[in-house]
Parts: sequence; structure tokens; C-alpha cells
Amino acid sequence: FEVKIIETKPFEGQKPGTSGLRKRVTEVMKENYLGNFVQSIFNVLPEDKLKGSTIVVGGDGRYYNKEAIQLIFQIAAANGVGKILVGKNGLLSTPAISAIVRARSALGAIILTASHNPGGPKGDFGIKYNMSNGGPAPESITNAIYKQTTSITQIKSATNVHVNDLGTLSTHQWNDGKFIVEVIDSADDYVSLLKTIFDFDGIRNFVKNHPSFTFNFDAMSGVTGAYGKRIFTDELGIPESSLINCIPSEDFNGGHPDPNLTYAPLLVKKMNNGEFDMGCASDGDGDRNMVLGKRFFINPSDSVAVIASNYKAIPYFNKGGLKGLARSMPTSAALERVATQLNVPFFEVPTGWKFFGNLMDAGTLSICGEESFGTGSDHIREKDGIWAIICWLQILTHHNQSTNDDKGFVSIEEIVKQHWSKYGRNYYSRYDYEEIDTAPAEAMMKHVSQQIDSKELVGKKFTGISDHITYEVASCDDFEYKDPIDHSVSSHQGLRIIFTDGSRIIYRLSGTGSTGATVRVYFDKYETQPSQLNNDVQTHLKSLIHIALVEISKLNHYTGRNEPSVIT
Ligand code: VG1
Ligand code: CO
Repeated sequence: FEVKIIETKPFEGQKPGTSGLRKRVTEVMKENYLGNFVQSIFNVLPEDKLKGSTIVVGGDGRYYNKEAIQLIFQIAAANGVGKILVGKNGLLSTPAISAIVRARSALGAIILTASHNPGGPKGDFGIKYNMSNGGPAPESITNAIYKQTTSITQIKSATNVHVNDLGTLSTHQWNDGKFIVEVIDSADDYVSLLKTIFDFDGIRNFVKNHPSFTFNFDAMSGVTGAYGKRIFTDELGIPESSLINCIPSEDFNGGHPDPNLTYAPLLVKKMNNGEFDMGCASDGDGDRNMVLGKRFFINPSDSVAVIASNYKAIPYFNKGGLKGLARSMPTSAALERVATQLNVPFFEVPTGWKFFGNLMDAGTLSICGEESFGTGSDHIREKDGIWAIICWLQILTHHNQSTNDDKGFVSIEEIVKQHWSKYGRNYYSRYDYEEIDTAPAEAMMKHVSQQIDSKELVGKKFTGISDHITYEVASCDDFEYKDPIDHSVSSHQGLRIIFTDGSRIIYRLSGTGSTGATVRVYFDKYETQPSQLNNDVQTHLKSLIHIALVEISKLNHYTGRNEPSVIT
């Protein structure tokens, strides 16, 4: 190939958000839009490291994935990259990419995904850069990339670099091997890693010894379709008929590949009808998970807490021990009850997986999670949907070592209820108001932040409209995080109001949308009374929700919204 220089001009708004750059496909397809961003990534990487380096490339298979991959080949070759590892058909789940970067000592990865955002010609596209530890680039790097995008004038691109067939495992080379593209199996490295973490034989035996145990996995037409059969059927012995929507689709079959109560309605309905003992789903790029028991919803904040408290069931943690636990700020406080009880370090970080990586690299964090259906550990540096699902299978296996089908088995619901009776229960909910105009959303946030800045909220008492409890504000702030490892500071990470009984209300604007604003409001209330552990969540939180929406934020007044778009 030869290197050609493409003259270009900056595009506005190429600032990565919570998890990379996410934009409408129509915008991304504009000439040089993606090229500018990719070149900006390479401009930030040190030249000596880039020369001859290995970079992993893959995505969730959404519309424009394939074209973007060819473009990355050309720009990478021209910028001195030595080798690209690309997933078969361009498909790699986000956690698999993290595993591959680590297993193959790659310099980094370019991940093509807008995660749970809808895809297709009218949907979203996304791109993000991961570092050599396999984790998302920290803010210092994403800010530097953004800075490059604001002044870029040239893209370096290689002529004649194109791989026609990404569907066959093969190696392609140019300029006497100066640049190589290797098409790799999407699952091999990832599955090898999972096998070192879990006791696959044990799970397989549990499945075999409990033929009445029914399981359903919904890949939501996202990338985990490429992993489902290999892992659940070939490795764990679960019938293939238990896996649905496992053909990755460019527009997720017209769906919204977000595993939650709103966007996975079919699975939720089946679980509510009692059709399966365990139901689960993952998002477009495979880093999120939802796990459900029979007629039983597990809040993601509870899920990570239960996984942590059952860490001994999982060989990887049983052997290596628990170094520490962490959650993002808006995630319910359930996990710190476990950290306290087990006497391990605990960390509260801002929203977004990039904040967990430093703690893991420093060896102080093992298991972490976010309320947004993200759960993971230091086996990689991304959250991991399939890993979380296997954690639950392993926990079920552990609790059922001595059961067989005649006696039935200890269910997911029983395991969670045992957890609540030991640690107490954090009633928790999140309301999302999607696609609001930016100005009213910001006005509402400002209304709340003024009450925080002026300190007028501290000591203020609210009376619950349904529970008649007095909620007194103990403290409030605009969450700021100082990374304990590199001491970098991230401010404005969410408005937080904490009451004297430990209840919390949090307001944030989403950082993953492609247009407009999404307001998220989070509610968290802790109970220990045995008689109060099995209430309906929305009823139990009614007073706190009213205080948050009506008394403090006047959300309806500012945004005109009466009802959230999504309730978790
Ligand atoms: C959302 C979630 C956050 C998650 C992020 C990326 O961010 O709230 O917890 O880390 O998505 O997940 P935001 O800024 O919209 O609230 V994924 O699966 O989209 O990479
Ligand atoms: Co995702």
C-alpha cells in the first residue's frame, strides 16, 4: 500500500461521553466523519508505541459496522499499526475485546458499538478506544482525542488495504508483512478465559441433574448471538432451544437491544408467567445483563451484591480472594453492606466502567457493578453480560449441590431473599425521561443544583405522602470523584441528596445519548425490618419518589413529562 493524505476539516461535537462517541448513523456516514475520529485516536497514541503495534477491532454488528472496519484498516495501516485482529464477520462483544487485548498483549482496541441504542440506517453508531489493559480509555485520553478532533486537518490512509471476506478465519498482509489483518474467532479467547473462572463441569452437572430446570437466554439480536450456542449449549449443556434472538442483526431486528423491563418485554412476560426458572438477556454489545428468576425480578444493584456475597461459589474468587468491591455512585448501596460484612475495601466511583479499571489494575478491586445492568470483575476491564449470567448459574449450582430433581431446587428468588434477610434490602428504582430537549433538562438540573449549592436542603424535612415518614436531608452534593490511584478528579458526576436514614435521591443527565437529553432519577431506600423485606418496590418508594420529582426537582414543571420513558 501507499500512504495518501486526505485533507479534512473538524466536525463539531466529537466528544466521547460515558462510553465513547455515539451519534446517529446519518451523521457518522458523512464524508470523513469517522475518519477524523479514528485519525484523532492515532494522533493521541505515542508514535513509538503505535509503530508495529497490535490493535483489536470489532463491533456489535450494527449497520455501518463493516464499512467502518475497512476504514479503520486503512487508517491504521497508514499510521504504522503492525497488526489488526478483527473478529469473524467483524463481530466481537465488548467483553470479548477486552479479553483479547489482554490475552494477546495488544496496544489497544477500537470498539464499534452504541451498545443498547437502536441501530439501522436511522439508528445510532458508536466508536470507542480501549487501552492496553483492555479497559475504556480514561478521561485524560478521551479529552485528548476530542481536542484532536477540533483541529484535525489531515487523515492518513493506506491505498489498496481491504479485506473482502471477513467471514473466514484468515490472515492478510501488505508491504511484506508490514501490515497484517488477522480474522479471528469471535469467541475462542473469551471462552478460554471463562473456563479459568468458572467450574463449567459443575454447572453442566447441575443442568444435567435438574432436567426440570428451565432456562432462557435472549441475545436481543445483538452480538452475544455469536456466543450463545458455543457457551450455553456446547459448553454448559443447555438445549439450544433455550436460546432466542441469537442471530446478530444490523438493526437488532428493529428492536432496542437493552435488557431491561421495558425493552425486553417478551422475556419479562414469559418470566412473569412462570415459564422458566431463570431468564436472562444481554445488550447489543454484550456487556450488560439482565437476570430474572421465575416471577421474580432481580435489580442489578442486588445482583452484584448477591454475586459478591456468594464469591466463594465462583472458583476464580474462591482461589484469588476478594480484593475489594465497587459500585457506581447511583447504584444502590446494597453492595457496601456486603463489603462491610466481609471486611473488604469498598469504592464508589462515577457512572461509567472506565472508572473501575485503575482500581483493578492496582489490585484493589475484584467485583463491581452498576445499576444499569452492568456487572463485572477484574477478569477483564469491561462489564460482562455473559460472565454475570454464568455467575448466577454457578451460584445456583453451589446452592444446589445436594438437591436433585425429586427434591426440587433452591431458586433464584430464594437465594435473593436469603441475601435480604442477612444484609437487609435496598429498595431501588430508576426513572428515565428520554429524548427531552436539552434546555429544559438543564434548567431542571440547575434548579436542583441551586438548592444544593445554597445549602438550603441540608436539614430540610419532607413528609412522605404515603408512608408519612419524615425524610430529613443529611447531606447533598454534586458528586466529585478523586481517583485514589492516579489522583485525577472528575467533577459534576451527578446531584446527590442523602437523607438521615440513608435513603438517597440522585439526578443525572445521561452521557450515552446521541440527540437531546435523557434525565435519570435514582431512588434508594434501605430496610432491615423482617416484615418490610417483601414489599412492592414502587409502593415502598412512593414517598421518596414524590419528594424527588415533585418537591425537589419540579420535574414535570421543567420538562412537561408526567411519566418516565423507562422504569427500572
Ligand atoms: C449509561 C449507564 C451507565 C453505563 C453506560 C454505558 O450511561 O447509566 O451506567 O456505564 O450507559 O453502558 P448514561 O451516561 O447514559 O447514564 V453501555 O452497555 O451503553 O456501554
Ligand atoms: Co453495552
